[in-house]
Amino acid sequence: MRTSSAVTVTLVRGDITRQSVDAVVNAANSSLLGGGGVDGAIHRRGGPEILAACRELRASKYGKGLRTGQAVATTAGKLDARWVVHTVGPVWSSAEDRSALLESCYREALRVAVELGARTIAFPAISTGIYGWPMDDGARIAVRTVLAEAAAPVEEVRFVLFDAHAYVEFEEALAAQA
Ligand code: AR6
Repeated sequence: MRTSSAVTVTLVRGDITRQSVDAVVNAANSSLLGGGGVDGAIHRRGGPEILAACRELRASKYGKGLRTGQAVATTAGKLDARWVVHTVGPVWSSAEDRSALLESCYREALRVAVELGARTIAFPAISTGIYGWPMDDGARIAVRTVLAEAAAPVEEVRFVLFDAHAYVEFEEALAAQA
């Protein structure tokens, strides 16, 4: 655990769809219409209301999709949360530094959560699955950005890590910030 001003950062090993928080962040893709990984799990457990809300966003403001690094909120459907904040991480590239886009995901998701009045927010390790980002670097970016950007009324930022490797990398990233 790490406290920065009024915000506590916690690490949990588990499934993000089982969390009881105000806002759950989804590692989505720009179509907003679902996929595998966290995205698939959120839509499966959250039910069709989330997809319906995403389709409405596609029909209104996001006709061309949500751009990488941006974030937008919908209902959380049947999840034990009030909102899902969808963000689109960058695909890892060894040829190009896309870190600013990954930082933007955490910053924009927090900004949307703050606007909604969320006090607790759960993040997955964005881009570190299907999008191939190395876990150690993804963890460093996540922890650094959240500690710098989290603001009231957010009180707790919870990173929900799916496996032991992710958990250890986030632990190390958090310790390095201490
Ligand atoms: N709870 C917490 N973490 C999870 C869960 C879960 N239920 N499931 C997977 N992870 P990914 P990305 C971890 O692939 O890399 C989708 O198809 C996983 O082990 O979900 O940003 C989207 O539609 C990994 O560490 O997201 C996009 O097309 C981390 O969550 C694309 O995948 C992120 O893995 C996005 O890829």
